[in-house]
Order: sequence, then structure tokens, then C-alpha cells
Amino acid sequence: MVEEMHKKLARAVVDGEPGDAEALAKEALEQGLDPLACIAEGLAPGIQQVGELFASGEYFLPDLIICADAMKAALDILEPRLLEDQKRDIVGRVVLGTVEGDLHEIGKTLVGTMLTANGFDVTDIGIDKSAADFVDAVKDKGATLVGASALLTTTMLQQGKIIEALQEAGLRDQIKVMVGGAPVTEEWASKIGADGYAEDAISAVALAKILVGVQ
Ligand code: B1M
Repeated sequence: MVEEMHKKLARAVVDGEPGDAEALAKEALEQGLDPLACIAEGLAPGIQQVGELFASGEYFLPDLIICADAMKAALDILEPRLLEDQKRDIVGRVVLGTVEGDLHEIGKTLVGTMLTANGFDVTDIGIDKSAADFVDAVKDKGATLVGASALLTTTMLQQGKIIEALQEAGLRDQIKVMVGGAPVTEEWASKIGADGYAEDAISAVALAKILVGVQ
């Protein structure tokens, strides 16, 4: 039953059916299924397949948009449930965003949800944010951790710009920088001088805890 629901969720994303995705997410919660597993085993493989269909020329940009909408419709139902176990003590303040020139928001938002669910105070500054936007938010919120997401090989360069901007603002020694996103690697993170790289939202939480010194 669990596997079948995961497959249906994946299908709704691949077919680009936001209504079905939303209804299935509600049904999954009613059945007591784990929302994180629904995301990791259902929605994520679905959007992964969408990416492959796009790369092979079978899907076009409008398909990507509607499939992402289906994924978001289901996440809107599942993510609040992840936050229900939120701990009360704040373990760290994070400024999180997708870098300049990059409109991909789903992975970044998922990382934010998981960090919030694990006690971090997360300021999500959104998508297409410049290095200056990150620096301003760090000053404004007194954050000790920056998370920069990039999904394009062209925009991952911006992660390095954020680190440079933090240096120029005299903030680099007070703040840790974590990077992630599909094209990002451990090697890239160390090349640009980031403090850490996380492959997915779960490892982002573990890394964030290490970086702020709570684990
Ligand atoms: Co775009 N896109 N897209 N897209 N898109 C990719 C990324 C691509 C790999 C598709 C492909 O060709 N196979 C490709 C990039 C190629 C490259 O550069 N290597 C691509 C392209 C080319 C483009 C456009 C250029 C297409 C065009 O216009 N011709 C265009 C660029 C627009 C722009 O940003 N300027 C574009 C546009 C779009 C949409 C806007 C239509 C849409 C996004 C909608 C939205 O977000 N609201 C979209 C989508 C949906 C995708 C794919 C299919 C799915 C992305 C996604 O949401 N994944 C994607 C293919 C793919 O990734 N397989 C693709 C699900 C999400 C949960 O995973 O974001 O990887 P992900 O996040 C993960 C981890 O990466 C990690 O944790 C998350 C959860 O596990 N993570 C972090 C992410 N951020 C992190 C930060 C951290 C730590 C971990 O610390 C701070």
C-alpha cells in the first residue's frame, strides 16, 4: 500500500497533475503515511524522471513548469506535517536562498522545511537572490549560517560570489556557508571556500548542526 501510494505520487508529478498530486498527498496523510517518505520515495523520483524526460527532449519547458506545480501542490500538503515535530529551542539562525539567475525553488524550500523542523530559525529569502541580498539578510537577521542553493551549472558560480561578498562585508569569520543543489559537489564547495556541501535535505540538517556546533 505504501509503495503504491509513492508510485501514484510520482505518477502525478510526471503527468503534471497538480490536482491529483494534492489529493494523493491528502490521502497519504489520512492513511498515516510518513510525509518525508512520500517526498523522498514518491515526489522526488517523479521530478527526477521529469528532469530526464526534459533532458532527452521528450518534455519541454511548459511540461517542466506544470510538473513542478504538481510537486509543489503535494509539498504544500506534506511539508506542514513535517513541521509538527518542531523542537522549541532554536539551534541556529539560517539565511537560505536560491542564487541569482536561478529560479529553482523546490529543493531549497525542502531544505528550509527540514531545517525548521529540526529547530533552526530559517529566513528563506527566496529565489534569484544576489550576493548582496544574502549579505543584507545575514546582517538583518544576525544569522550564523548561510545556505545557498543552485540548480544550474551556470548559476553555481554565484555561490562563490556570496562567499566573496561576505568576506568584503567583514562577516566571513562569523558565519558558516553551506552549499547544495543538483550540480554542486563536495569538490566545488571546497574550491569556492564553502564550509560544507549537502547532497539532500536530510544531510543538510546534519551538516547545519555540525556547522553551528550543536552536533
Ligand atoms: Co530546470 N533544470 N530549468 N526548471 N529543472 C534542471 C535543474 C535540469 C537538470 C533539467 C535537465 O536538463 N535535466 C537543467 C539544468 C542543467 C544544468 O545546468 N546542469 C535545467 C534547465 C536547463 C532549466 C532551464 C535553463 C530550462 C530552459 O529555460 N530552457 C530553466 C532555467 C530557469 C532559471 O533558473 N533561470 C529551468 C527552469 C525550470 C522551471 C522553472 C520550469 C522548474 C522549476 C520550478 C520551481 O522550482 N518552481 C524546473 C525544474 C522543475 C527542473 C527539474 C526537472 C527539477 C528540479 C527540482 O525541483 N528537483 C530539474 C531536473 C532535476 O533536478 N532532476 C531541472 C526536486 C528537488 C527536491 O531537488 O532541487 O535537486 P533539488 O534539491 C535537492 C538537492 O539538490 C538538495 O536537497 C534538495 C532536496 O533533497 N539541495 C540542497 C538543493 N538545494 C540545496 C541547498 C543546500 C543543501 C542541499 O544547502 C544550502
